[in-house]
Amino acid sequence: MSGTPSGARRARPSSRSRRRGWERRLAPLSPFGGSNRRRGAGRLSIASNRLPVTLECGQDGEWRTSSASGGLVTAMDPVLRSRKGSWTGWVGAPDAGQEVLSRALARTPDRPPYSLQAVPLTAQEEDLFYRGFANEVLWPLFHGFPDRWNPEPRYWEAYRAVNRRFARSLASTADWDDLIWVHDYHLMLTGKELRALGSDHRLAFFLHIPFPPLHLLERMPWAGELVEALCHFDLLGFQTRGSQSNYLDAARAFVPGAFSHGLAHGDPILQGRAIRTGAFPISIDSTEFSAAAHGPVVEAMEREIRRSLGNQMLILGVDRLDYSKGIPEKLRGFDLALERSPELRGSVLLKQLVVPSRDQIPAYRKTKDEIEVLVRSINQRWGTDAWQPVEYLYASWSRSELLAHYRAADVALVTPLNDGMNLVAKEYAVANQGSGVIILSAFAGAAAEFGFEALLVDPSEPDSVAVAILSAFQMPMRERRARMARAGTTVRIQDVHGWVRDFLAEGMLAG
Ligand code: ADQ
Repeated sequence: MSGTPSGARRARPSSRSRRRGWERRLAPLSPFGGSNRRRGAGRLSIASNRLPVTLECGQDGEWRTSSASGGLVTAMDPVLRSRKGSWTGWVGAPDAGQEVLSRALARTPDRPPYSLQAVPLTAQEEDLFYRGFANEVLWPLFHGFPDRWNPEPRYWEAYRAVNRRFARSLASTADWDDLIWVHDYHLMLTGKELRALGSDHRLAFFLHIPFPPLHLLERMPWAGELVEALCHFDLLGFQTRGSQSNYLDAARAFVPGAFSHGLAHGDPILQGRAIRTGAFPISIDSTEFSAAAHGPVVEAMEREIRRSLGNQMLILGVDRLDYSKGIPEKLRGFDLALERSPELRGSVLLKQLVVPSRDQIPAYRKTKDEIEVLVRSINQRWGTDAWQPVEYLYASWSRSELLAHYRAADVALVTPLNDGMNLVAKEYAVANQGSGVIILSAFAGAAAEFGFEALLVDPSEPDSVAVAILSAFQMPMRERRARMARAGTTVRIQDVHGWVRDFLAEGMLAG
């Protein structure tokens, strides 16, 4: 697939109108920041580390695509489907570039209806940039696990090189009036690299994970460069106000003079240019999700799950393998609930799906081992011939299977230790729509929206999780239904399309 599904890349406008673009760029600062660069409706040009498809080479030597999973893809795929545009990213296989991707896509009947641009990474870059800097430095530090990080200087060099490559790819494929929207912690230098290449595009950035407080960020030798690089975007979006305010603290600390002109809303200014920041809690495509959850295939699967449960209450956990998702802590809470409340024994089943992720990183393998030891110990301690309390699956479910489980589950146990948002809670709220209960970590971004609908817990306290499990078990049907109806409404009122509209409107970046 080429960079432009609808034909060649649009040429820049004539020198006269181009001059107008520069004049706009140099126009006096407006209190609305990004308006410096406001233009007509270009396409949306998205960049993220991974594309929404992954390439794998089969035994026959042919490359094939499969859908990539994860929160970013769940959120952004419907956005591009409805708005058109392009997505730039890595295909998940070493050295594979545009040619391989185009060949594989040509054989894929249900390929995305938007353009895909592959940025190749070597095996060494995969190691140093992706596994190294992104997932052994930024991920643990930004999620508040400084004891798990591994700040090797060579990781940083690879991070810079890959961000530069992304910038080159975007600069060479984006139309002059495209809005370039970069996603997540892998690509925080891309805005600065684009500006260094002379890009005058409208540039936006959204961070899907939490932005850490200054006392954590300061531990990183490259913090100042990262924070300053982010100032080259016109609009910076965060999941929560907490993250936004942490970023502003960091800009104050690391970017000299960033606030010298002091605008009313407290956003920074870099080299005379105002940068807009905001909190935009991400969501899901609730209409599409709800429709998919009520199809005949999903309903049949749900009946089958319910039949196999008999009278047991189903508690569902769905998490990517990640220490930030708090899976061992959840299991300890469940163990304590069984110890304290004999009425739960034989009456509940915790079905925990762990979706494989980053399992070549030692910290992830350790988490997997810890989960498996805990599952065995809980089942040995409480299980009988007729009942096993935990069903653990290290697998990837199809979308129908996932939706059927959301529908069948009486409780969703969503207890990350720290999470940018957590879409599983939102998906459950829309798909279940019956009498389900959401037990939710107070440290997930979603807690700000589900404060009254969910049972909020401190995930690192087994006692807190155990109390919530018993409360959910005993909760009267009327209360369950009322809470769930409100949770569904909360997600529907602000779904992912509203999120995009708000994001673009806030930065005045919409065409
Ligand atoms: P994640 O941590 O990857 O993303 P999370 O919000 O936990 O995302 O959602 C996981 C997603 O994966 C869900 O959309 C779920 O449906 C999907 N999924 C689960 N099992 C699957 C399977 N077997 N196959 C395919 N998909 C599956 C990051 C941040 C989050 C933030 C999101 C979005 O860490 O905090 O909510 O981005 O911004």
